[in-house]
Amino acid sequence: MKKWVEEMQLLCKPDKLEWLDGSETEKQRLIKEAVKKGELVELNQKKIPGCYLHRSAPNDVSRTENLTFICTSRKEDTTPLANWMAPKEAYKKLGEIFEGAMKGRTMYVVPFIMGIPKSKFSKVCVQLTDSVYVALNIRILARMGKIAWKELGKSNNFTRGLHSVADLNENRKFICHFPEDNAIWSVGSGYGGNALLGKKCLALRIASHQARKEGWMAEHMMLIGVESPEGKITYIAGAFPSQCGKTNLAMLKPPESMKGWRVWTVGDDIAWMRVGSDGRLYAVNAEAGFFGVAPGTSYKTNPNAMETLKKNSIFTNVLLKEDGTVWWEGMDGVPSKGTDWQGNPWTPDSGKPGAQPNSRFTAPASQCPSISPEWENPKGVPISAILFGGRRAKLAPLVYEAFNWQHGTFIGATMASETTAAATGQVGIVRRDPMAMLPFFGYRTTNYFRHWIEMGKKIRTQPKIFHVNWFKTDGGQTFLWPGFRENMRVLKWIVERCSGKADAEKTPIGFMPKKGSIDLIGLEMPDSAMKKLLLVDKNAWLQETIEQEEFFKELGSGMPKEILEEHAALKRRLKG
Ligand code: GTP
Ligand code: SPV
Ligand code: MN
Repeated sequence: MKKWVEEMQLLCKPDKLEWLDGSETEKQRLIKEAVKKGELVELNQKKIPGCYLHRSAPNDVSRTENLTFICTSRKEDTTPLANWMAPKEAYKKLGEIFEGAMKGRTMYVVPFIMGIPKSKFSKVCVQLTDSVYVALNIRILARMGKIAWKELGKSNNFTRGLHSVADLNENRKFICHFPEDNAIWSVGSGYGGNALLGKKCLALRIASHQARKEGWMAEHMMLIGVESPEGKITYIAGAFPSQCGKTNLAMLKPPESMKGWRVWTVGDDIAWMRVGSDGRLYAVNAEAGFFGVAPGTSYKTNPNAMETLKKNSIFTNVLLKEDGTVWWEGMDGVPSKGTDWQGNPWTPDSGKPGAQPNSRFTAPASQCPSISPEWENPKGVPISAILFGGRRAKLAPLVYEAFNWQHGTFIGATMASETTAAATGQVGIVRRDPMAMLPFFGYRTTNYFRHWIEMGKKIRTQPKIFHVNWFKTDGGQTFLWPGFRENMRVLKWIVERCSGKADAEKTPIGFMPKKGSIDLIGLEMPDSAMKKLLLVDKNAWLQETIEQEEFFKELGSGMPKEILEEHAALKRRLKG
């Protein structure tokens, strides 16, 4: 450990080295430093105590998938959907950028745990970073400080993370993963998924590689417990791509008309799952906080998130109001003026958004009013259903259920979604995003599908698998489904499918709700809209199967025969 830190110190040449212990005094000191440097702006401590604002560089606001690399010695071990670089080349290239990159700065040694301490679901990471903003975010999103040294003990088994914002130069920005060395090097970005190395880099890319070797799963999934009026809790995991509704579903507050139903939050972004001794699939939240999308979050859409971020939170790239609180598009009430995310004066007539479309809040999970009493259970929670979903204006109905695990794996493997502001690039383009893992595969995708099939064989009580789509439109801009809290109606059908209570009918794509089996009491929902939401357009689906074939070609060799079988079976059912 010490030797590695010394080596990295020699490379990056910081003026100072600081080992963080995670204490409250240390936090206060770091905040002070950050405010002094201008990395954080102190917000109104009376109204939102412990809250700060960070404005990033204007070109450093989302994940840069084009600059993200998996560095395996053999190219074929990396998915053809990601960028690959040989480890030797990557160490050399990034080494040159890291060389002296921390001159005049402090290198913070940030030890933390992903997963649940003292459990099989625990991984220690030590991230070296020259960003105090990054260190303070990790402190919220992971269990940080002394606890990590305790967990590590004498072991040398930890992820080595090296991070520097360096000069934020686009041409010198790289996020490189070395699964074979359990290491991550990231340089040139301070943005969440690029810089908070425990999150996507470790808990998904590196962990998915380890999970395959060790027989478990690391997934881009939210986790909830859905409580029925009888008090029974059904745990559900859900994989939706970035900015497609995981945090909102994880904190859902059911509509008034659905008395007795309740959703408990376990996690909102990353789930680690293992088969328990009883043959069920158990999941934990790999994180300790939420790095949530700000725009669209309001008391109307997500009251639990609004309550969570009232204190001890860091806001990134949102609008600063005159009273020292914050605002973003979609939040209740529009301020008459403020300072926009780039620090410029703003009014509603400015013609520009006040908050960046991928602006975020970082808040401790423990502050969430709906946090599940089980969220830190070292065993995890037993999963009864897995949801896949995305943004699809067309084609995908509101909900359908897979016939079995293998079919469900095929549904996940072929899911698609429109791109969002969470990643740099054009927004609104439909792309395949298997299991919402497209930007996060730590290894070859065809092997990942095989791993899903193999895991299915190990799970005696397999979760049911569903596909949902809250984003179908009427052909224009309007969503057919009201979404947010009303999604509870779909969750209820799913829970009741798990208990054998809800009715379904067989269609070529899977089981679908029988007319009247989705609870619409208290919701104004024209029959015609419901019909559109649950439509299976056979011709459009046949076209879809052709596009799936194209996608399979992109994935290269090694596609499991089970997936190809499911593809052929879908085509047969659609033609029959
Ligand atoms: P990441 O943190 O990027 O992984 O995103 P996420 O999957 O957690 O998505 P999140 O819940 O933050 O939602 C992203 C955006 O979609 C926000 O602007 C939400 O307001 C909006 N959204 C979430 N759920 C729904 C829904 O049911 N219907 C509609 N129309 N919009 C939704
Ligand atoms: C996502 O993009 O899926 C996020 C935010 O959850 S980030 O941490 O940037 O990955
Ligand atoms: Mn995410």
